[in-house]
Amino acid sequence: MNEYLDLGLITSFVPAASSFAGDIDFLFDLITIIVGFWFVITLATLFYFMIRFRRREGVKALYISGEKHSEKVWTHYPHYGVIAFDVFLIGFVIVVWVNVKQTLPANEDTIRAIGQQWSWSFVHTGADGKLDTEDDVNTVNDLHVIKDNTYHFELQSRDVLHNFAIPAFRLRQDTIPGRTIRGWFKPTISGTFDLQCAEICGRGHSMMFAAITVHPDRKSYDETMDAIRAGTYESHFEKKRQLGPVPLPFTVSKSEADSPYAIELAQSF
Ligand SMILES: [Cu+2]
Repeated sequence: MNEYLDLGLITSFVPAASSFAGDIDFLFDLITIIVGFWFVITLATLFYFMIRFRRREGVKALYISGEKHSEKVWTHYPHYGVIAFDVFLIGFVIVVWVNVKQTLPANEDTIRAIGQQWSWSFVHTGADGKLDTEDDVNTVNDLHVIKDNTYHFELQSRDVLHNFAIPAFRLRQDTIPGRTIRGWFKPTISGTFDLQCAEICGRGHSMMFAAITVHPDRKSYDETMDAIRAGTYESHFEKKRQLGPVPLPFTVSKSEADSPYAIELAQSF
């Protein structure tokens, strides 16, 4: 849907790095345009009346009770408009919700993310593509995936509510103790992105961040997995921390397969 509309409200700050990121941005843009249009009209009317009917010498103010039909339409008609625009928006929201949250497309691989106060543990499947087997690869605060592969995730929590959030993917999902929550994502840009807890989960919440690295191909991914197994892995999470925040303004066009920042990060490891 974002092919028709992209104001860059979000992509100016965070790249759209998953298959459904554009759809989420489209909703933000649509809401901004509709709400912004009526915001301007409403305030323009308000200020026009304030100036047009300002206090004047010898002119007595008219007392309006708002009980007559001709006066009530000033609130009724805008209400109908609000409902009509709400229904219009909800139509798009339902389509995106069904595609992102209620559909589970076939996957290439599965990852497990476990939140706890205050870090993330990740489980990668290893060569057999199955979790809970001998060759699983466990990491802390470092998640690795491959570009253009569809992943199912399993979210768990060891203690309290957390939220598995990857802003570049426009993905957020609560983790709930005692439950395994499933969902999916498909990364479309390689690089290392922020992954953070987005649910106040105690006094260390702000430190509960991690990194997700989207590898351009399987070779790069396998090399990293081998390095983790061999104990020679240098944490991408630590490297990202040392690089500091993403420089602004930062834009990624759809035609760019890899963002400048992603390339800079990719070259750094
Ligand atoms: Cu948390």
